[in-house]
Amino acid sequence: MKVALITGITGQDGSYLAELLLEKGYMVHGIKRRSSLFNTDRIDHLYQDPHHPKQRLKLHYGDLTDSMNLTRIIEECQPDEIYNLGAMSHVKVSFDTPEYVGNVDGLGTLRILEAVRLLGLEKKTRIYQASTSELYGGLAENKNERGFYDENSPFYPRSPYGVAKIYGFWITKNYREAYNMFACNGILFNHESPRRGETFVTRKITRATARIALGLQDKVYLGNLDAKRDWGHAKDYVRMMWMILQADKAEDWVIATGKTTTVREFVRMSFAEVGVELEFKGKGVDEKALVKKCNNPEYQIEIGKEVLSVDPSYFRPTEVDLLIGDPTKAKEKLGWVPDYDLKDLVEDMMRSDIKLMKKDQYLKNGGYTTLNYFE
Ligand code: NAP
Ligand code: F7E
Repeated sequence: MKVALITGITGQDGSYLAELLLEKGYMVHGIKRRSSLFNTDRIDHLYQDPHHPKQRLKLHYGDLTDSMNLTRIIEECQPDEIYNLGAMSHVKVSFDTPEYVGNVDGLGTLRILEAVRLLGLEKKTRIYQASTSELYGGLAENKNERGFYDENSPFYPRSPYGVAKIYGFWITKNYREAYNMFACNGILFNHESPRRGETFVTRKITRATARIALGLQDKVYLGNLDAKRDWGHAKDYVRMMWMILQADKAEDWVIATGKTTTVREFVRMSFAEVGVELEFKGKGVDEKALVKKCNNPEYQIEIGKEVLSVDPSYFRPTEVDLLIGDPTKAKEKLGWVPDYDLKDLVEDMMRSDIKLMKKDQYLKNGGYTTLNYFE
């Protein structure tokens, strides 16, 4: 049985990847941080009974800042594959905690690679490093002749997060070249899902749209509505992480959809899912979105209601204005075909958040339910 170790298993990608690897028959080890509240919501459905003899998921307490702990866990698991997904992954927050981000997202990668090397596992263990489109920084002049970022585009990170991840990228490549390790970077563009953290823009929008439609919230405050991102579905992207480690040769890969969309358009698409048409008025910090039409009798939203304003506190000291990736190499060499487009992604997220918020509303109104009532 193949053995995998996932750092960041409690996160969005870690949870989908654990599902995928368990389906493929792997024994899956995951590193979780100690926290004062339960932090395994995203994987609880995979982890019913830790004492069951056939349980193929095992969690270990650990942290990417702790080399000894990482080395011990890797020695215990003897993994065939390590997926290093653990990170402080919020770009805006990285401006508030730059040293911590350097330690976790940058040096954390080194700690994994060095542990594998010191344990003499460099021939056995393949390593996936969660690199990011934030490495490119959105500089227009660095796109290829077709107008995309690809594996050969220069990097120009624009946040402490991006700078820390660039260390992770290069140290992975360096260990591959210096020690002949099977260590690969997946340069992933933004990917989202119903499990996306609540403070990333897509999830913030789908949650707020659902709550506004149900009358639980008046409006949402966002930052830069002009920012453009290449958004895919996390399920498609974790499949590609696995494919990268099954390839014949260790290489770096761009994973993206090849399309880019503004934050404003994502808002429009989310409201359209509940039958609400929006009208955007004003410019810059004065921009607002108002309800123009509501075609869904289930959601009685007043016409003309202001549902979105700009709050400059969400602006970043340095912004990445536009990202668009070229996944040609992944498609041609590994045969990667995504199942979801942006419309499918918005539908999936809205369906899930409407269900979640209906449950919230029901409980708030004094209803009693079992966990699966709204499934
Ligand atoms: P996420 O939902 O924020 O999950 C991050 C995971 O890392 C969580 O399990 C978190 O644990 C864990 N973690 C944070 N600090 C840690 C530490 N000091 N030690 C050990 N674990 C730690 O992120 P994601 O969206 O799944 O992304 C997965 C990886 O891909 C990250 O490295 C991210 O930077 C990178 N990436 C993401 C995207 C994207 O669009 N999603 C794109 C490119 C690259 P807790 O649950 O305890 O917080
Ligand atoms: O912002 C703008 C914001 O925080 C997207 C991480 O997974 O993808 C993610 O980083 C855009 C930015 O993601 C709000 O200014 C407007 O331009 O959802 P985000 P991100 O910064 O692109 C990359 C690839 C990663 O690697 C990261 O780990 O949306 N925006 N208004 C806002 N963003 C947030 N969060 N909140 C707002 O209110």
